[in-house]
Parts: sequence; structure tokens; C-alpha cells
Amino acid sequence: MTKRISLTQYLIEQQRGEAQIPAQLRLLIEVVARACKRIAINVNKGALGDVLGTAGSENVQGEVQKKLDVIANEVLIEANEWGGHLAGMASEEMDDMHAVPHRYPQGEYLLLFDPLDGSSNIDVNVSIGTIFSVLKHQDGAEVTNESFLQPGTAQVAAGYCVYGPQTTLVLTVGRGVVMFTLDREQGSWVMTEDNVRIPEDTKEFAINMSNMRHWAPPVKRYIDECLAGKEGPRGKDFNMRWIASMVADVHRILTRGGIFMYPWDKREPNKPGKLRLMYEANPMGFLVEQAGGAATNGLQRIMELQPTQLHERVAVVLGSKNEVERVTAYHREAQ
Ligand code: AHM
Ligand code: MG
Repeated sequence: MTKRISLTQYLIEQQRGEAQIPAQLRLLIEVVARACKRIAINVNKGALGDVLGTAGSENVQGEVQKKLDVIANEVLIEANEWGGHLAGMASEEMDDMHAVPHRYPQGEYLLLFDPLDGSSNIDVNVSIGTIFSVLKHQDGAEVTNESFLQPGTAQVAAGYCVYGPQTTLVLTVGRGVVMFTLDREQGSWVMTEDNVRIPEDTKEFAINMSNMRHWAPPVKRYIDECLAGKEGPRGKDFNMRWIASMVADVHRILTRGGIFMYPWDKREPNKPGKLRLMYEANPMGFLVEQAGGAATNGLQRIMELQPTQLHERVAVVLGSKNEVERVTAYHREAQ
């Protein structure tokens, strides 16, 4: 029988081994993983559980919240509040950060999450996910929104859970990327990939093509060259995939390579991009880099950007290294 490694065993080995992750961080990751199991149960119920449709509220970004956005947010808060491993949480679905109530012990970490990414796919039964990022909190300091404004390079762990045909948890503690698949009969996370690597080259791109007329010239140039295929300057045919759930698109890239882009565009020129730096771009950037890929905003490495607000948006170009470098070079040339 092949040996099954559970998430718990992996984390205990990381605690003892070279990574030496502290016990509180191990607990935090286990709690997030447990919350993802509960979210998966709700996602799977679908129409049977009265979890589909809108919640009748808007988040701080003026986006209509789905019932499952709200449920997933509550599950993550409830699960993480009382364990003593956190000082505070921040979520795409909450205006301000959520401090751990005084009745519970304060921990050393800050947890950020997009509780349910890909909200537009919930009701149509397409893969969605939870994305999370972990930062260290300054000892003894009061927790405020500013406490979270640390660059992606300060992350001590990041990951996501994709609720698709399989439920998969993808994780980094800064020592490569590992994947776990939920074994529903046992209720446990079983390691199914121990060293995820993104190929440096690819023939597959992911971008919302309907925005083409709004793109900046470097993005248009890159995609035009891909579309020109064998006869064009790239000398090879490209394939396109766009799931419209960042989690699912990034999961494909971590599985077989590719490039994902949500660039700045002219629709709302004052917004740097659609995706959120703290809940989406930073954790995905960390995972992608740990798997040998790259992540930029077209000009700079995403993980080095200094956030100025909790719900900051950013342009995103990530995935296979050589393609990300090409898009970034096109932006630099156009400056
Ligand atoms: P969400 O956090 O409200 O779900 O929005 C983020 C999503 C990403 O998952 C996805 O990459 C993108 O928005 C889809 O955008 P579009 O609607 O332009 O296809
Ligand atoms: Mg999202």
C-alpha cells in the first residue's frame, strides 16, 4: 500500500524539519484547512442547502455578495477566532479588519482571505475557491488595518482551496508548494503532490478576451502575438483558457503551466486592476514563485509592492516564468 501523508503529518514534519514552522502557524493552517472542509460541504449542497443566489448585501467594493460569500466568510471567522493563534483577520468581504475578541488569547499571526473567489461561478456549478495569506503581527502592538499593510515578501504562508470536481488544498510555507486532496470518506487531507513545479515555457494563456479593446498596448501586443500562432513572431500555436475563477485558473497553471493575466484596462483608468493585492495577488504570487513561476503587475514583482490600503487592487501577470518575463519586458519597453 502506498503511504498516505496527511496534512497534519506534513505540518508536523515542517515544524520539526528545516522549515521549523512554529506550533501556532501549524495550528493556524490546520484550522483554515478545517474551515475549508466546512465551506466545501456548503458549496456541495448547492440548491439543496439554500446557499445559492445573492445575500442582498454589498461588500466594501460595491460588489453584490452571494450567500456563499457570506457563509464562507463566517465559517473562516468562527473557526479562527478562539484558537489563540491569531491577532486579527481581514477579508475581501469585510470593510475593516476583524480583531480577535478580548475574551480569547491573542496570537502572533494575521490572516487574510478571499473567502469565496470566483463568485460569478457559484450559481453555475463551476470551480470556485478560498484564498488565504498569513502575515506575522508585530509583538504586543494593537491590531489595526495598518498592521496588515505588509508586502507579499512578508508572508509566512499562503494557499488556496479549490472546490471543483475534487476539493484540493494547495499550500506553501516558503519551502515549495504542496497539494492535498480531500478524502471525503475519511474526512482528511491527503498529500497528492509534494513538489509542484510550473514549467518555464507554455503555450496556454488565460485572460478575459472581451476586454481586449480596453487593454494597454503591451498586453495587446503580447496577446496578438499569441493569436498569430505558428505563422506569427512566436512561431507556435497558443491555446486559451478562462475559467473566471482565479483559483481555478491558477490551479491549472500550477498543474500544467500557463500564463494568467488580469491587467489594468481603460474601463476604470484610476483602478490599477480588478484583483485585490492582499487577498488574491500576494498569496497567489507567493505560491507561483515557490513553484518556480513569476508574478508581476506588468512592471514590478507583486510581492515587493508596498500596500497602502487593505482593499488595494493590482494588475496581475503570473505563471510560467519566461512568458511573465516577456509580458513584463513589453511593459518596460512601452514606458
Ligand atoms: P471575486 O473575488 O469577486 O470573485 O472576483 C475575482 C474574480 C477572479 O476570480 C477572476 O479571475 C476574475 O474575477 C474574473 O473576472 P471577469 O468577470 O472579468 O471574468
Ligand atoms: Mg476574489
